[in-house]
Amino acid sequence: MLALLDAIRGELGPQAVLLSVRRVPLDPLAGMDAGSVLEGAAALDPDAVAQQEPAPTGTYDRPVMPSAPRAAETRLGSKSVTSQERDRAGATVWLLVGAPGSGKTVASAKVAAWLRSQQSHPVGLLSTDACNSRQEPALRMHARKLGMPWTAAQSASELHEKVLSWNGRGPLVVDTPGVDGTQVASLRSVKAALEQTGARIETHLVLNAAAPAAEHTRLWKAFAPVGCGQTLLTHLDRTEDGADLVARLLSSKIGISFLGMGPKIPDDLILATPERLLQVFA
Ligand SMILES: Nc1nc2c(ncn2[C@@H]2O[C@H](COP(=O)(O)OP(=O)(O)OP(=O)(O)O)[C@@H](O)[C@H]2O)c(=O)[nH]1
Ligand SMILES: [Mg+2]
Repeated sequence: MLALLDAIRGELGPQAVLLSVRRVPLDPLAGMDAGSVLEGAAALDPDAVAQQEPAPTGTYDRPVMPSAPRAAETRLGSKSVTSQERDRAGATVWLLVGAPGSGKTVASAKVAAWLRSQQSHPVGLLSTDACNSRQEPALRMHARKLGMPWTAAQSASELHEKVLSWNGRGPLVVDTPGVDGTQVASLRSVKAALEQTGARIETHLVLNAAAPAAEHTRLWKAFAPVGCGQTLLTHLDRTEDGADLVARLLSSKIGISFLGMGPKIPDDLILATPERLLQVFA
């Protein structure tokens, strides 16, 4: 329980109060026998915040935490974030795009966990790929295990609204549906909706390193209209040709952001610094 309170205070600050706690299975299909975690809903105590901070200005701030009870939403909504706070919070939107099955959802969760390990601001997860499934969306399950706020948007306008609601509390990682060929155009409206929020956006093309080289070239061309600044490589544990791919990307002046070395969240992710690239591929 103390660990849960610590985690919540790490996310929301020292004024956070715990509203409810319940024990949930780590794997909902396997039940409690497969292990469980405490899940809590929390809010900022507005009185305590008011003593510490100047009166909030700016827009109404709905939380990206759909499982929180209504009372928590109202109370969380009393805090707004100024543009300076947003800059301090590194409030970049990380947009992950790629072909079906390339590893976007797993990579979104890993990147969010990595971002949380690097700074003290909360990190949010947002799925634009949660509407067609009867099961719990995978990203939501990952978010629950990581103890991170999660939400979903089912249209460009809802995405715009949800990003505004997040209000730059910290980095926000956006997972997208797998698209290919002509469907790539649909991502332009996703990106446009994000751009209209004024947020800084980093777009990463998630590429399965184990796919054939010709497929990598095809995907880079296909996703060009989305404006991907970086490549996030996955399935490097499933290929012998990772070094060739990295060399090809670098010689084409295509940036590499992260290396996905396996399916485990958050462990199988490496930040692709020049030193780590040399270590992994030399
Ligand atoms: N071996 C290995 N498996 C991975 C890696 N990254 C993801 N996976 C697995 O690949 C499969 C697809 O991963 P997802 O993250 O669901 O892929 P996605 O791109 O979100 O898939 P769609 O949303 O259907 O387009 C899952 O079984 C993951 O566990 C990796 O780096 N190595
Ligand atoms: Mg996915």
